[in-house]
Amino acid sequence: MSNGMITEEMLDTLRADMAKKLSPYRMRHTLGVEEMTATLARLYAPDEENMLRAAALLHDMTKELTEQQQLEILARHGVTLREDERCAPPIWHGMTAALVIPERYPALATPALLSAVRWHTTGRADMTLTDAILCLADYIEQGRDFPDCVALREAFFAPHPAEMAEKGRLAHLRRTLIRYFENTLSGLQKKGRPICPDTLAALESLRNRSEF
Ligand code: DGI
Ligand code: FE
Ligand code: FE
Repeated sequence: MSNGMITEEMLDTLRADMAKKLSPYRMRHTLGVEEMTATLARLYAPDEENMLRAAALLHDMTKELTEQQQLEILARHGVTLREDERCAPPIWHGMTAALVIPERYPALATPALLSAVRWHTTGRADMTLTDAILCLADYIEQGRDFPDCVALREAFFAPHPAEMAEKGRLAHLRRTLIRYFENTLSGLQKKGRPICPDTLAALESLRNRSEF
């Protein structure tokens, strides 16, 4: 089990490393995402709580690098951006974090952790449950006060997911994620920003599946 593999000491080390690396603002957000992933893990994936805490602590580790530094990480790993990715620098940090984690934290670099970090901004078709948990936690962590984030946090917790039967609870997660991606898309459209095909694929895939 992931909880057995990722110890409290490893999480303490990650918190200390990130506190040194990130701005106070980004660190507060990171700790908020860690707590929210833990809450969602207890509802949906209790065996994955520590893996998700680690993913949360690492998810924005490259977000404050310059575009040049991020392009260097991509080049060093032989990654060529598609045109749609190249014109959207805000989505690079999930890719670059997933590339540097195996170098800096090889013991943590499981496929599930790397996938959650890699896809936390855009989502993708057929997201796993743990991908979905990090993605949603990033948006509804307690520190976010943007009205759409507050509204989605309330919409998620108000019907008491802890008291739902498993099937209904998973359907509730799926509906909440659909609303998350709809919010993201309309936000990008309003700002005239390019939309990553992975975000469209994530939404389409969630609409067409019956689980979560
Ligand atoms: O890193 P955070 O701020 O915590 O959150 P995030 O990883 O969800 O990143 C949010 C940013 O990513 C926000 O500026 C919108 C942008 N973004 C998300 N999906 C897309 C996108 N930008 C473009 N251009 N296209 C997308 O599909
Ligand atoms: Fe992010
Ligand atoms: Fe984030």
